[in-house]
Amino acid sequence: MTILVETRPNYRVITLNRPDRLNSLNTQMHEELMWELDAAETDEECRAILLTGAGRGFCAGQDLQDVQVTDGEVPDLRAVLERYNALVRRLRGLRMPVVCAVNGVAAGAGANLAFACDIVLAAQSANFIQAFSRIGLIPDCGGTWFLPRLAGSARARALAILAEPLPAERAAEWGLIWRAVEDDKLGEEALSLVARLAEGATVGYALIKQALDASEANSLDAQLDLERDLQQEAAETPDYAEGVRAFVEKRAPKFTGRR
Ligand code: T3D
Repeated sequence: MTILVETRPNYRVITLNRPDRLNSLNTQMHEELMWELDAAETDEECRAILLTGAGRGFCAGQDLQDVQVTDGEVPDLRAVLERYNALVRRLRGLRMPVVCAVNGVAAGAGANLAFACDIVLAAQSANFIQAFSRIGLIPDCGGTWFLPRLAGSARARALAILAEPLPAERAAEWGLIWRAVEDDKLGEEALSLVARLAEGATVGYALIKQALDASEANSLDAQLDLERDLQQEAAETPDYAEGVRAFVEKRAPKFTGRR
């Protein structure tokens, strides 16, 4: 199996599992990862996901030993890229929060897969590398969209063109990730975060994801209208009533995550 899954009562831990190749993605891994994300989405009990990697790396992007480069033949990467695009769309569109625990190097599409997740923690020793230009490519897997939005244009350009390793702490300072944590605390912190999210107002989280993604292309006017409509949806969930009741009664809310 290229993907390991641990199913906890209300969340899943999905681990990229090709450690000898720094969890780089081949066709089988793409298929298995997509299958697991679909399975989590359709499991009503599942309310959060933790994505991480086995071994010393998080993900080194495309498995370069799996690509065919033949002299005199024009390569066609479009089918490969469609698989990455489908993964990014799936992660962004999931009806639950996805925490990413970057346990080691995240290179190429591996870095951008992490940026597609909702909350990214990284081990202090981890690096993010837009490795693409080292092999004559451009950042894909959403890289040219995420980088300028997260880090600003100047940093995005330098990261993409220079392909230098960006240490986790600097990635956090620059706003590319949520937090860098001590290496030996990463697992514990990531599990505690995903467990907390799995008890939260799941529908509200999904609507937050939707609103923030839409804001990237919306005017303030359009975004205000969207907020009005999504807030109405949130207010129609039992979790809104429970949240207000719990506040008034000065107790912790017990959210169901249901509509
Ligand atoms: O088809 C297409 O190309 C289109 C799709 C594009 C999407 C992309 O993601 S393009 C970018 C692809 N990724 C890269 O270019 C990164 C390649 N890897 C590296 O530059 C380095 O491995 C790292 C900087 C990530 C880590 O360096 P280091 O020194 O810590 O480890 P290492 O020794 O290079 O790697 C350890 C092993 O993993 C090694 O195998 P070995 O020699 O022990 O048998 C290495 O070959 C393997 N490995 C690492 N990355 C990949 C890989 N094997 C296949 N594909 C990889 N991407």
